[in-house]
Amino acid sequence: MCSNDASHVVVQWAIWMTGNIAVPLTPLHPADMIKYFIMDSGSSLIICSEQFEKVIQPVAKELSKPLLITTQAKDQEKDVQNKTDLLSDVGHSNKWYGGTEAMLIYTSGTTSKPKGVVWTHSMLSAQIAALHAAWRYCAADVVLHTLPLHHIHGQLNSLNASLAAGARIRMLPSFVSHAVWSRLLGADKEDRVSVFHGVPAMYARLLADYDNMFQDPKTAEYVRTTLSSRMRLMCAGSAPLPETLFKKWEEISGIRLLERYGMSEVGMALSNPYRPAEARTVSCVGLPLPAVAARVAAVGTLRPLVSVEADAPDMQISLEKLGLTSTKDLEEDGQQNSKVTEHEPSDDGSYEGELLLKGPAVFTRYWNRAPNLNSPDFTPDGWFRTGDTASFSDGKFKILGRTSVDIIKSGGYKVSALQVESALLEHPSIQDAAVLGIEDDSYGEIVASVVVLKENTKLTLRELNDEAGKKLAPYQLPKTMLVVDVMPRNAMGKLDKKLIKKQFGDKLVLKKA
Ligand code: MLC
Ligand code: AMP
Repeated sequence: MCSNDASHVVVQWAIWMTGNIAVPLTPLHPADMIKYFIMDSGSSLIICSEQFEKVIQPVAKELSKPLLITTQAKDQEKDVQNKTDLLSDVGHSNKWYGGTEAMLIYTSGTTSKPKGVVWTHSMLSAQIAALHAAWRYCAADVVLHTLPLHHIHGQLNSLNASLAAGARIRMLPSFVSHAVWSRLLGADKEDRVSVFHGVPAMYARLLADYDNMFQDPKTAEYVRTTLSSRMRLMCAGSAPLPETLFKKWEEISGIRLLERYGMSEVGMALSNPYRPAEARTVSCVGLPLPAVAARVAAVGTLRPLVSVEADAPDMQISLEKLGLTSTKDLEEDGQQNSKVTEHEPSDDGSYEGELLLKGPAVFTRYWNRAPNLNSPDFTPDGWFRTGDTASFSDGKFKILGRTSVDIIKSGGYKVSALQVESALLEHPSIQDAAVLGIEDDSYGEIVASVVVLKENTKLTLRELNDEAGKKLAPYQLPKTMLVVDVMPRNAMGKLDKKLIKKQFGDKLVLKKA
């Protein structure tokens, strides 16, 4: 658990160089969840920066795990200088790294407990090579990093792929809209940002602040000229990018956001083209990234309908590719060739069904869970079932939604409705609870709750969240609560989420301040 700064990078590399597996943690999680991650992963050592000592110390004590607090870099500098001869002994061969586990990324599923996605070093290399080829990362990039590091979006797209290109990274401790604006527009030549990766909720915040701060036409013109001349790449993903955001961002900045689709289990899988920017299509996620194969399969039977396979990228990292020699034109497009196989004829060439993925960056197992061939997450012939419904038409993929209503995406965070329900049910006043996602302009979706109270009890949302906050992160807590007398259940006694949403949906909307 390190701050969003160089300490995270140093600790992560120290873990890798000593042949260990990193499990990035966030202080956003309550102690109970942190304990779960440490125990589930079987971590042998807890490392934190000084800032989080108070949070982690009691956890380490309770679990009887050793705790290492990163000390001031200054103190260590002298030490390292005296021991440079020892440094050559650190680290393993490239061959060793290959299939070895590098990190666990915990993600929520349709069960009530998060699962650790096992990322190997070779999955990381495959992803980094794919992103470099597709989006032209280079050493001249200056990346403004504001994403959390316990998820793949921040870990990979923003941090590790940029570092592997020799880019410079400016890290903010967290996303704060006005701080991001000030970095994007900053006058300091050394600090001129050229790349930004964000979730749609971040662009929504930036646009809300834009409306408050940059109304004056001269300022608006300055913002547009500055962004369009400086920014090489602005990406959006982790949740659907609404058309209004895409268009408004283009209007104020002249930049067409590059929307891509990914998942903790596969990294980045589908992407709009880098070049030409005009070919980036709103509400679409483009084509498979290098080495990724994507398939649309019939819902239920998983009969293959259409498969699209992209060529593998060149895995070699070279000075030339990173723009450190003058022999290669970095403006060259990052387009990939992909092969389309229609398994079944379709009159209009369009297909709809569950999205399946395959490729060298697709994970093979969750930590502590059955390997892929025995798991319902994979088809018998090895395709990963994403649980997303997608369409393929006009040579592009589109994400239509989740197949399970129990997965909510709020501000780019995946939230399991079942995990939230089981935390709410622990409240002494709650008799029954249903959790669902309700559309929201700022977060995409918000977590909403419908509850039945025990006899003679009263409950406010704040009281509910004070208790549930001991088990859940702030972004998992319900933003709205409706008390009802009877919870709609189907004939099998299961929560009828469709009916609950239909009956109560309009009462669960977040009221704007
Ligand atoms: C914060 N809050 C949220 C929230 N984030 N509530 C719902 N959903 C969220 N995502 C809560 C806070 O706890 C707080 O509650 C209130 O909302 C306002 O807080 P804030 O400080 O204004 O919010 P902020 O901290 O700025 O967070 C907004 C955000 C953040 C968008 C910056 O949510 C964020 O960093 N999201 C990124 C998630 C991410 O990286 N996902 C990638 C997963 S990987 P209160 O009660 O205190 O007021 C993946 C694969 C892929 O999906 O394709 O990339
Ligand atoms: P996570 O499990 O947190 O990695 O989230 C992965 C999920 O985020 C995917 O299964 C999708 O549901 C969603 N997602 C990611 N990118 C997009 C996108 N561009 N459009 C729609 N949904 C997306």
